[in-house]
Amino acid sequence: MFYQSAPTGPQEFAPDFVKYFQEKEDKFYFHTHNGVILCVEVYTDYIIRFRYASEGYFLNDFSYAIDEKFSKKVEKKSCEELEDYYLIQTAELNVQVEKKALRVTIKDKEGNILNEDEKGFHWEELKNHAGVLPKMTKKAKQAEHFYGLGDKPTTLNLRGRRLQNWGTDEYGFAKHKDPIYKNIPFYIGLHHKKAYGIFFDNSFKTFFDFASERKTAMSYWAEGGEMNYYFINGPELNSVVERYSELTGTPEMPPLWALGFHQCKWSYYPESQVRDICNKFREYEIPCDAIYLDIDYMDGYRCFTWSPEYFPEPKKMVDDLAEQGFKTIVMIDPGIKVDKDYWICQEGVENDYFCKREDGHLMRGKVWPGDCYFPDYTRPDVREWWADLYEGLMKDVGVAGVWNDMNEPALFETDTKTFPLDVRHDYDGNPCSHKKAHNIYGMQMVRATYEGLKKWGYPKRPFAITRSCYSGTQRYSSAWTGDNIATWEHLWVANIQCQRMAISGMSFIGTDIGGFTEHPSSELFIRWVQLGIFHPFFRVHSSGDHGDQEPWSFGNEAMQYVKRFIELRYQLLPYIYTVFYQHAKYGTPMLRPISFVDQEDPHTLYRQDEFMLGDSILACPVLEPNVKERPIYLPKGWWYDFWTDKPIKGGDETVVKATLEEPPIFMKPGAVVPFYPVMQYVGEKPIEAATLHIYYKNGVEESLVYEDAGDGHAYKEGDCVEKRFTVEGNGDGMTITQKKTGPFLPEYKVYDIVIHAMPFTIDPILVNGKAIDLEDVDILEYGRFSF
Ligand code: MIG
Repeated sequence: MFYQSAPTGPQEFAPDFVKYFQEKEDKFYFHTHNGVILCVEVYTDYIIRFRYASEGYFLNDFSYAIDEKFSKKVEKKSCEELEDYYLIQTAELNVQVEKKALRVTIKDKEGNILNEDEKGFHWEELKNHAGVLPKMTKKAKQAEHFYGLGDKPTTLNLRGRRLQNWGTDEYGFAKHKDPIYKNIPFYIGLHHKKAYGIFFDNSFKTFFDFASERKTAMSYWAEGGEMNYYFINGPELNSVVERYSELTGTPEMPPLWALGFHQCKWSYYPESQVRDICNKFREYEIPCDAIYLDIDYMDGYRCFTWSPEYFPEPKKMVDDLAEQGFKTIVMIDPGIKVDKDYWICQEGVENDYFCKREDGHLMRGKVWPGDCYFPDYTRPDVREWWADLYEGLMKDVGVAGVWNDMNEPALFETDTKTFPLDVRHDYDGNPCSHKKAHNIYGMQMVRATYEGLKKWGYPKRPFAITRSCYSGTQRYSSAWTGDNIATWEHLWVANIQCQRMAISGMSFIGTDIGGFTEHPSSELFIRWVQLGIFHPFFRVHSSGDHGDQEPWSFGNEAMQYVKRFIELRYQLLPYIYTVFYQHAKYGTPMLRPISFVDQEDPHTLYRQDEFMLGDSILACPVLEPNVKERPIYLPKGWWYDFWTDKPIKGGDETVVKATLEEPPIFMKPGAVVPFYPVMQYVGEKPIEAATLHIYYKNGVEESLVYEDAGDGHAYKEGDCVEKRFTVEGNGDGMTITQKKTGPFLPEYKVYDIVIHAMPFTIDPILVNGKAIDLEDVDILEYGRFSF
């Protein structure tokens, strides 16, 4: 045998050669002569975990990302020793671990290489503190494409970029700025038409180099902790995300109203202004479900207090707004004002709930209230305390949701904008410094918030929003993309960020519509709303120090456009709710780049403007002023123009109409898309009929419609309904069938059915086998008709 010790640079070290192999407690261990251990753990036939101990021991195995509900499901698992490598087999994968340098190659059952170590695992010693800098270098295949990584405001396809995760408050961030708020160390690789995912579950500052330094290699590394990653097989892009979501979790169903329109500003105050804004929505008949109070509702920025001057009677106001159909959502920040007369500060100090510096002093930092202390949300008892602080807001006042801001955590007046790195955290019994806890701090804050909202808002469903995230945050919260700018470039960024978040496991995402800083033109505002109606979280927000940003702030003509598209959002609610359900149940991303529709078509791999919301609707925003048409690439096959029902063939770039009246929206043949009537808010009035928009297809297509009470928890006990529609057309006839599972009965009893793009004359129409009178059927232009 030829042994080679392999330090790869003056300070870099690497595993040398396998000395022995062990199978223990369900895991495979490979020990090298120079003391490195690789632990391979088969989680499922398609998820395999790789963990490396450079110094011969593993740290305590703990992760905030992995869903408690996840359980291993392995159909087949074996490991055998061959001459140069060990071969681990599952039902889907073959994993080779080379004896030399522990290099890993992962293949599918047909022998295609999916992922392959180049240098493989190696590390640097961190001289100034214990621990190592663990690194992984893999081969970047020719024409390999990379996606994922959270909120990066850069091209969707990440090949050629080096990026990092270190949550940062980036007010008015520029395109390409990195890092910004979120930390999602998960990416997807795609080559030779097959996709896989890598989730590097390490909460230190992490780096990803996607063939930027060297064309043939991709690397990831962290400023501490372990090389600990999961390989997730696809081979479909969609299934990579679904399987990643199996591991890191999905949200519960949100209240239906949370998918409606939200109006926000920094800040609406005093109370009279809040009421005024809400009244205007009702007066202009622009649907809206939620109104926001930013930091100025508090008394001196003290969390869980109300300004006696601006909001003397919060319960009365919140109740009155609720009467009008408005849900009130309030801001809560992590910084607790240092003030010995403030009960939360007292409780925190007395019970030792706040973060401390390494030598035992309380961590003190400036944010809005001035000097603040910061709860250590990485302690279960602190999270419980925090959750219980919501009793007053939720139970007594009747607030419906909470947004958690500044939880990167963000600080003023420091160069690093965050805590000093020596700050200590409990990390659920794994004490550590801020280096390790920084990227999960915001996640643990919103987790505690979510628990509080769930407990004190019960039986209503909780609704939280967070600015900072780590992988897994989707279990607790929705998110917004932070302080963007009112520019056309940022509309492009908004579109990319939401798609990227969705394919990174966090679908419940939206942007500050219109832009947070600066003021949009009316045209930009309209275009942004036209994009926003397709984002799961649909909210206008602005910094408020420039012109107003309400739907009526841009003149009557602009308001009519905005109103019309918000109305379309409300019509689409049952569809979007169904898409959310598919996300919650299967982890399917709600927003999908078109590479997810056809990954075998190389044209889709660089496209980033066009995207799908769910299975049936494809949208493409208009990202420039004065545009009446724009180029678009539709995936291969046929599509229908939403506005005209004209069929259009995909597979080529084409120029389509893109006016302010009719921006590009396309429907999939065979789709059954449910619409509700326009409502001013969810639950405004009984729904008498839902409309099913059915798109003719030559062939067979299935669609799902999911419904439940839209709030409360009964759906978890089965009080819901799945309606599976099959559309089958054959050139001179079409059959539509509905199969229902589940007992839930929506309040309406009637469907209005609109059939689009029928290519044949309609005669007869059979309903449950019986012909109906054609006199009752409206034949419309463009070959559509309804009855
Ligand atoms: O330093 O609460 O991203 O949405 O309006 C700014 C005031 C603090 C930043 C958030 C923004 C919010 C603002 N906050």
